[in-house]
Amino acid sequence: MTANIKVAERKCYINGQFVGSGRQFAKINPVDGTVVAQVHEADRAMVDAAVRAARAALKGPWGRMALQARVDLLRKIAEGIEKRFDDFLQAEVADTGKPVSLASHLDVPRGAANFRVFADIVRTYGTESYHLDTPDAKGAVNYAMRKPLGVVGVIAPWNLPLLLLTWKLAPALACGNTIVAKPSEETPSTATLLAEVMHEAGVPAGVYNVVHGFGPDSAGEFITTHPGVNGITFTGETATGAAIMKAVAPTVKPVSFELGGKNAGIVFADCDFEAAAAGMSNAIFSNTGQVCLAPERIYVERAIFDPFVAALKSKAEALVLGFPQDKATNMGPLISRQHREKVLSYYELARKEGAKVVTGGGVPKFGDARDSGAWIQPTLWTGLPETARSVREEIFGPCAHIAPFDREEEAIAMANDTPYGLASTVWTSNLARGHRVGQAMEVGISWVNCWFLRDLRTPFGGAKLSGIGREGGLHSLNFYSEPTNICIKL
Ligand code: NAD
Ligand code: 6OD
Repeated sequence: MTANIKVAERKCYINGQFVGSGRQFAKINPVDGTVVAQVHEADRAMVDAAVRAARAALKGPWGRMALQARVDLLRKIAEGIEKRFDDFLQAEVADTGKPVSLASHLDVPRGAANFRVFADIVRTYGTESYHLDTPDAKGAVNYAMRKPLGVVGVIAPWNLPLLLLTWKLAPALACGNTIVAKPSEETPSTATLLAEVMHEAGVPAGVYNVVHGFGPDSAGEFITTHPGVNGITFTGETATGAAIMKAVAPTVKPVSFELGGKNAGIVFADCDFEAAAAGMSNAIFSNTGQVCLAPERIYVERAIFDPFVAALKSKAEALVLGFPQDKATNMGPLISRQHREKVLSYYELARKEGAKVVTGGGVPKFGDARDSGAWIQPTLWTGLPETARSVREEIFGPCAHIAPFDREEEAIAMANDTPYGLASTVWTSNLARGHRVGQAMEVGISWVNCWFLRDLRTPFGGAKLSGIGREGGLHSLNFYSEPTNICIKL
């Protein structure tokens, strides 16, 4: 059974009001191809109205609100998400097709946690001060004040919709900014529900605005080119990040970018074999491989290569591709038929490039409504050269290539031989090696004996083509605020 959700209407939310548009598009459930929502696409005038509302709100009660009152509001938003946990869960599941078991443990709880964490951190966010000492004992005292950036454009992807939107929204609000948010056209629902929660929590009109739509010549571009938007925070593909950089250039907006990856996993023969196989399988296939941090290149020390490939194969073949509400389900469909075309083109390419298909490689047949969805088989390959396009390019599906290595330095060199630099996961029982290899990875996040284990105070972001800047803890607060230095001559 699919989630019992009737076709929802997802309007934009501008200046505290839900606003319809003359232009709508259908959101398709990737589980079975049914329409789950009619989405109102914002035109340029609606985006402009959202930006004007957000600018006005900076000067209203929100702009004058004491920090403690803002902190209390952030906590109320977290509580509001928790009170409506099931609404968020069902909406996220209907948009993405992901298993309830995953969304109820990851997406929705993190939506609430993001607000709580930044409510805590902003309370103790200090500033610098310096006393300029001169030989004649006259000098100056300098201190910095932190002000909000202003209106922040938040542009989010579809893979972890609520988690990734609120990951940026919470610190931006904590710093006193106002928001024009654009969720992905594939996942309009939880951003819209959040507007109801904000309203109930007492967030003033204009502080949180949601505009639905696409990228080029649509809401995404209207936000990035708008002169009234003071900064852009974006998560998505590297190519989209490059387009946004061009779009913001004339108005010189600061950007924070979390972009794509082609992450490596390294497994040493001295690892805890069972833990490594389970951990790596989870990293490759969780959320149907649609996690920017997922490893699509696995390097395994030759002494355990064959048994490790066999272990990953049996874990892939044990995955239950089922309806989201079924408790046994642990893999959902891809986000859309369009994305499936892209992933299948890489399955085909890998074959042409000479891959040995260990398991999967195609589309499953169910004999029920799922045949109209966007399902794909979890897939593993061996035997490709490191130069193959399918080993070098981000696929963003439930698939990985597994290659052997003989020496630690060789594994490090192969892992780092990529234009991307988002994340890595290394498995070893040798503590010194764990530190050594973890530190040698040219990435923003290097996990040892774990994957996607998050402490939200830590720096998060990508090196090389995987991003610009870091968010997380104080890094987020630094991006979402503008320091003013005050120099007093003594
Ligand atoms: P995408 O880049 O296609 O779209 C992301 C968002 O940008 C969507 O809301 C989209 O409508 C908007 N957009 C597209 N073109 C735009 C333009 N020209 N101007 C303004 N907005 C535009 O990404 P996606 O397909 O939604 O997500 C998958 C990608 O995101 C993968 O590459 C993945 O690695 C990456 N990602 C990275 C992270 C990270 O933390 N580094 C996290 C999640 C996803
Ligand atoms: O956990 C996070 O804060 C985060 N930004 C995760 C990104 C996952 C990418 O798909």
